[in-house]
Amino acid sequence: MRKLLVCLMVSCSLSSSAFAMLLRTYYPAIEPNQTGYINVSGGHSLYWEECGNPEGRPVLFLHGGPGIGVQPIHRSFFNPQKYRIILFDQRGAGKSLPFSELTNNTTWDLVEDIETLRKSLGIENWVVFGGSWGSTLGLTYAIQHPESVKGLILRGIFLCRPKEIQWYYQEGANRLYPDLWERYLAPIPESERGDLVTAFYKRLTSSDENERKAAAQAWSGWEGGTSRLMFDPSLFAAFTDDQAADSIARIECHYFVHNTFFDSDNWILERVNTIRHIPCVIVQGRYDVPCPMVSAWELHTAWPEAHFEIIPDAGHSAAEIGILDALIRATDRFASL
Ligand code: STX
Repeated sequence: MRKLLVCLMVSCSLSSSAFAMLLRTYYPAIEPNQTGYINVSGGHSLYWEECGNPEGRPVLFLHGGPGIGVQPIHRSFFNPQKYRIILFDQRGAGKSLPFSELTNNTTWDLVEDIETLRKSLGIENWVVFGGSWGSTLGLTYAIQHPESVKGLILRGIFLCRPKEIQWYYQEGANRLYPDLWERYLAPIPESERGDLVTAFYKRLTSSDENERKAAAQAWSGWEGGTSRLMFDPSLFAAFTDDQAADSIARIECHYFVHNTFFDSDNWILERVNTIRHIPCVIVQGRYDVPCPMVSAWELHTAWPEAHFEIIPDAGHSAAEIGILDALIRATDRFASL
């Protein structure tokens, strides 16, 4: 009894940072063993990098957006002793060329690029890891090429359905962030606010540089400002950097005005039955504003075999401590698939 009381007292007095020490976090920063460019169809050239153990289990990191690009920190989701870690910038993003290009830039081009990259690296199959748009693309790729996917680790589920786009860019999320919403709306005149995605697309593809820049800042800042449970000035700054904002805003908006190049509104969920044999982990922050939990819940309902983990005190970002902990536990488990 005494022991129990002492235990209780100790655990109650642990500060949240002490609790954080019990959670898993990033592996140490690493440099790539190899980097390169691969020419793909339609005049695009994609930047890729390989890190970790060349003999390890291959894993592919898919970045978000589309249009956000990879960052060095993304290498650190994986044990470098156990994984052969592949990252690449999708068409128009990061260091890929031509930068921010929308021509020949569709979901189906990206799916083809992943296969091109896999074959060029001599990889038979890989674990696919992606959050947000990375989850959309990972699911779509797995549906098209199930034999290439050994496992899926998905976070902040985004099925790219019109209702999800509507929620975040037109009506819904604005109620939670009326302050940042004013900033998002600013470049669009009242008369065009009935269809904001179309109004943004017009400006993001304008030859007037100032108009394009203002729209990109507004669009991308909305995402950078609403992606964590607690506003993070450094994420906001990264997303409103002129260069980053341009590709994020233009490429996302281009995909969303084209319904992600899907020929039906529920393309992924209609096909999820075909990939239920693939080991899968779904990690979802309960207070994810860009990608509300209902989409993850629908995926979990359609795919009951997938391990589903709700993080009770997190938003959308992979860098939030509870989400990061669940992701690292998942990559550790999948290292021996
Ligand atoms: N796109 C959101 C997206 O794909 C609408 C995404 N991926 N990572 C992020 O968002 C954050 C870095 C903002 C968390």
